[in-house]
Amino acid sequence: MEHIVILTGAGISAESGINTFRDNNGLWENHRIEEVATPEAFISNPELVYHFYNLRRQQLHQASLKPNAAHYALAKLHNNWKGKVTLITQNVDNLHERAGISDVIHMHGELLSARCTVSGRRSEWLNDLDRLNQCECCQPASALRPDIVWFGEMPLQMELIYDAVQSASVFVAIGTSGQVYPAAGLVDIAHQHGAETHFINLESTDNPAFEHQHIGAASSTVPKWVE
Ligand code: BJW
Repeated sequence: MEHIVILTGAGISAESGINTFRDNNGLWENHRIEEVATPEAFISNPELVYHFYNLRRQQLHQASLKPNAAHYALAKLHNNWKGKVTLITQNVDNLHERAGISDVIHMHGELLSARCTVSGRRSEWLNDLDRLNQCECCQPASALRPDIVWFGEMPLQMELIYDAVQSASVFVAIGTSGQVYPAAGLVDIAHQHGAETHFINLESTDNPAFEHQHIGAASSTVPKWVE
């Protein structure tokens, strides 16, 4: 049975209107992503970190924000392919789900989820989050944090991800710069285990583990690749 493993990054959601991390100088309100997406930033300046994620959560609720042709093409592949398809995303948006995929692996967490800082229990989070929001799982109640994997923290579901990548017949990375590990190293594992490897991006890569490159905007290259 052919097993297609797909890894998506910020580039797949760019044409839906969500900024990528490392284009536009990689700055958010003059802060580098490494300044706001770390446990240290959350300890030293929680207001800034809550504000950053509240703005991004609000963006997800904007009516104009919709999945694009690339999300829909992957959903069609996922739901119609006779073999197995595993979709791993580094993105914290919900555009794959909104395009019709229910079992997305969110290795860097999700914007619409909060996590208890003590027990780790997750809860759905649709509104703004700040210091005043307390969990319902601890006694006394503890603070909630964004359910996001920050630098230095272990990405989620790594065992499942490594199993999938090792058994892949085809591995494709879409719209990701390959600068953040361990996601960036998954292609090496797939390649070593004999998968056919593809890279879909606006710009080419010099990573030799990718055998095939498809250069162009995801909304046109992904539907073409899926066909
Ligand atoms: C298009 C397009 C269009 C545009 N069509 N394409 C040295 C010091 C300190 C730490 C490290 C170190 N060396 C390595 C580390 C580890 C660190 C790391 O990799 N750092 C690097 C920066 C050096 N990694 C970690 O800390 C991770 N944890 C970890 O390693 O734990 C230990 C471990 C040990 C053993 C096994 C497993 C683990 C955690 C990483 C957490 C990443 N978190 C973030 C932020 C949180 C999410 C959020 O706030 O939203 O996740 S960082 C940010 O980068 C975000 C993304 O998911 C991630 C990847 O970015 P992505 O998706 O690739 O986006 P961009 O912007 O980089 O690229 C966009 C691409 O799209 C470009 O290529 C464009 O060309 C393309 N594009 N438009 C097609 N229309």
